[in-house]
Amino acid sequence: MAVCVATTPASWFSLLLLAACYSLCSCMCVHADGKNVKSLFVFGDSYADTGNRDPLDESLNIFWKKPYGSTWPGHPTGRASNGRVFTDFFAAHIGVKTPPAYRVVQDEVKMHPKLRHLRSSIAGGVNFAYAGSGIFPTFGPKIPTISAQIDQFRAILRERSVCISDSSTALLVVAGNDYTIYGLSPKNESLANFTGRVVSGIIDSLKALHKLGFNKLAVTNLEPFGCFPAATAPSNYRICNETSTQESRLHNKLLASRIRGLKPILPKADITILDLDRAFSHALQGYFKHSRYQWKSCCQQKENGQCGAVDAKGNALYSVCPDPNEAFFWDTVHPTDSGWNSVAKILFS
Ligand SMILES: *[C@@H]1O[C@H](CO)[C@@H](O)[C@H](O)[C@H]1NC(C)=O
Ligand SMILES: *[C@@H]1O[C@H](CO)[C@@H](O)[C@H](O)[C@H]1NC(C)=O
Ligand SMILES: CC(=O)N[C@H]1CO[C@H](CO)[C@@H](O)[C@@H]1O
Repeated sequence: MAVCVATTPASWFSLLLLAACYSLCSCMCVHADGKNVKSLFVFGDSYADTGNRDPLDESLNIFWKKPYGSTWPGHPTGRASNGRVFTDFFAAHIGVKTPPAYRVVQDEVKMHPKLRHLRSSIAGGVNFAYAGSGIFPTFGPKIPTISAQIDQFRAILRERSVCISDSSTALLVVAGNDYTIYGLSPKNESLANFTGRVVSGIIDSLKALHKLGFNKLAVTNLEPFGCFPAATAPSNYRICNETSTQESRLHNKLLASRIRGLKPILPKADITILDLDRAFSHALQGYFKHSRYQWKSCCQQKENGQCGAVDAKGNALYSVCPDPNEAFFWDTVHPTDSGWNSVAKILFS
């Protein structure tokens, strides 16, 4: 509260502001000019994760290994790319810094218990996104689902008054891990039915975030599944597999229609669909169509390997292309820094 009083001129305005600070308990969320601090809270998977996996957990830390992060910032950061991921570009687009990863915020509290009472370090938002996540449980219990991430947010909201106002945005990124699991599992329901349940999960998450105070909500649809390197390999990385892409487009059609249906129910919610289907397609048909690598991944796994993996002697079980900026895909499913840069340009221009 002291900060608020000290930074505002002694006038009826500061008294009003002071009253607002006490009543809303959100002093650090208001600039001296009375405007709300902009903030970004992120929920999702590897397209959005900026380092939530534990770097010390060998079962989870692949994105903390070289050559991830080799282009930017020059070392691994837990991002599933050679550089920045979608969160970084989205944050820049709305004019905020990339919010800290939830894991880092929690570690700060463990080291400095008094931080629990400070709001400043998370006034600009928090990133809860966790590589591998989905609407349903995916690759094991250590990976929080989207609703578990929203529970983490709820706890932070209770413990450390964070800044949720009309200047806050919630970004939800669900890129398709649920469908990977569906593809690998014995099927007890049709794809159409499963898609209905995934989309319902996204709609429920948006409703929950709106209820927690977000009026501005942004949600991604699915990138074209048939354009992943594994699906374009038969055509030497030149033609997307339409059969696979139909699966992601079914999801996208349903998502768009369910979001239109939300408008009358949530009149205050301003929900934007970030069209990854269109943006990936245009990026691939544009600059990257004529690049050296077409749509092949830059970081290529060798036999029994994976990008980032090494054998017992420390030899790389992968090879990296000479110029990652010329490739759209970094590994089997994640874009490079320059891939995301093109996607962001298409989405935000
Ligand atoms: C299929 O199995 C999943 C997971 O066990 C379950 O949640 C879902 O309700 C089942 N669907 C049908 C149609 O029985
Ligand atoms: C496209 O993908 C489907 C599976 O999703 C597969 O059955 C089909 O053979 C693929 N087509 C080509 C041309 O690779
Ligand atoms: C036959 C079948 O798969 N039915 C399921 C389809 O999905 C709904 C939820 O969206 C389930 O309730 C049904 O059991």
